[in-house]
Amino acid sequence: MKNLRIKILTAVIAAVSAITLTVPQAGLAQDTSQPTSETHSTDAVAEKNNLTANTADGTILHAWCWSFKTIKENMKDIAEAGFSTVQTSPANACVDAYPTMKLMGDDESGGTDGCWWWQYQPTDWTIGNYQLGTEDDFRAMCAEADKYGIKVIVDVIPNHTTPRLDDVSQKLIDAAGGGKGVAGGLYHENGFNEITNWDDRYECTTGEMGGLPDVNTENPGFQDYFVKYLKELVKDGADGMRFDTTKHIGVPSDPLDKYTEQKGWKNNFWPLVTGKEANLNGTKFDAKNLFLYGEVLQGNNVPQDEYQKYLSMTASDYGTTIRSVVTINNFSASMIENMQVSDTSKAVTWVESHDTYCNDHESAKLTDKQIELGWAILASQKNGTPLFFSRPDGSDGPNRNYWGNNVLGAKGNDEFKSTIVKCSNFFRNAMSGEEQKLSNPDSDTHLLMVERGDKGVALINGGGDAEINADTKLSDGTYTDTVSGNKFTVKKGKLTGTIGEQTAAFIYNKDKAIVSVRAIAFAVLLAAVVICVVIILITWNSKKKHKS
Ligand SMILES: [Ca+2]
Ligand SMILES: [Ca+2]
Repeated sequence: MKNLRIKILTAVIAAVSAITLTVPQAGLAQDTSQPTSETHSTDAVAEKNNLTANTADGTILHAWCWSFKTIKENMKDIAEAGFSTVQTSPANACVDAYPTMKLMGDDESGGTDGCWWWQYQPTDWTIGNYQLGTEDDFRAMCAEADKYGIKVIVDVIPNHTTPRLDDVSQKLIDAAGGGKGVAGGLYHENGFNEITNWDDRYECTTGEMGGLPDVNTENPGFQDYFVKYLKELVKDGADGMRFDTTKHIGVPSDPLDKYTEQKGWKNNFWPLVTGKEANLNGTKFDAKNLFLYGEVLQGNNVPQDEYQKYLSMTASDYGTTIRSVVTINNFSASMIENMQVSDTSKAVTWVESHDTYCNDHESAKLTDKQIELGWAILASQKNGTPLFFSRPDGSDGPNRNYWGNNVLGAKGNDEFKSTIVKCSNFFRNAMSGEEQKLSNPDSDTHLLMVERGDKGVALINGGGDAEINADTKLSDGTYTDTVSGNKFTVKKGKLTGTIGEQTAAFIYNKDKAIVSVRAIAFAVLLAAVVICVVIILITWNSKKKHKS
């Protein structure tokens, strides 16, 4: 009898201990510890770090002009800022005649004093260049990314080569069956005629753009060579690609180059590089685990729906909307809801891109605060996959200091890890899969509310301090805004709390939930102890009675 009682007592204590130990711990927002065993799947590490396994579900840091080594050295910061993916500048061999390591030198139009855009003048499709580093550096960066569960995507430029034709790789020319002047060779017949009518799809897809000769992307020999480059990137650790000047490479419905037609070739570049078709030589590319998106700058006559059949695309017009929204401080939900693409699940969104920042400095006048609010608007939504442009370190766009410290390969400024950017990223990661609903509480267009199912609410406030009193699907309880630490309360479908001026608030993960689980565990433990004590007392009592 006594043994049985001890057994019961031991079992009760063990059970209570187990319950107590499995109570979820609060505050594990980031964990950048490295995997201890040989794990080939980075998904589990991503999850541990509150990042997303799929690029599309998270956010992308465009580590613009950071060298592979710089990205590697900052990988922990990138993970701690909540970015699930990092995008590099072009990794291909490029013109290296002016290796001054300046983002922009004194000769702005010629680039002879150093310039970032030499990356966009490929001489060959091999990995490594003087601006970003070697192939070994690239591999080391990808290996470091794996430790944190971060994906790497690479900017690739199949549409053109450098106009410095003497610098173009002979291997590449041979693979395509000849260079300039060879019918059906490396370049389109029309490839040295500058595009004049951008709405004409024949001109747009086969003509010279900005002085860059147009590659015959339908040539099977070129395709083999380019796909080999893509495969090497993947082998080295890349997880996706950003295709430069996508709208200048035809989709199947587009008109054909004269020689392409004569040779029986077709507009199959997109089916090929997205793994949907083999080319005429039988070359295939396995793209099923890759995140692929095209730089499709929207405009008249661009068959964007057809592009979206193959890959994600930049919502460039939406970027214009977002910049306007944060400039005029009107966060009208109906305006923000309209992403201006047909498939919002295959859209890459941005507040600004390297082009809007660098070329004519169209977006450079935005302040850090405006960028942060714009980013919160993008990242809090289910729709789109947001891409954050890292501005040069030391730059001050609104005061026309565009290049800052002006060093190619260096890290950008610290905005990517600012509080609002970071909290926006982690909110998005946590809300993955939840439907979105946008509204302006009390019809106040300074204030945008983004509801994600019944799991979370983001508030983006372009106005002054505001008292929130809004309908919500969140369950009753108190919540801590991850930006300010302010408490928000939900009671009977009403969300109340305070948000400061010109900031964002992210409300999810009820405080009470964790407290109550702990409280229950504690109560169970206490009850068990009390029961045990009572049993022991009763037993002693009955023994005493028996003896007496
Ligand atoms: Ca083209
Ligand atoms: Ca990888």
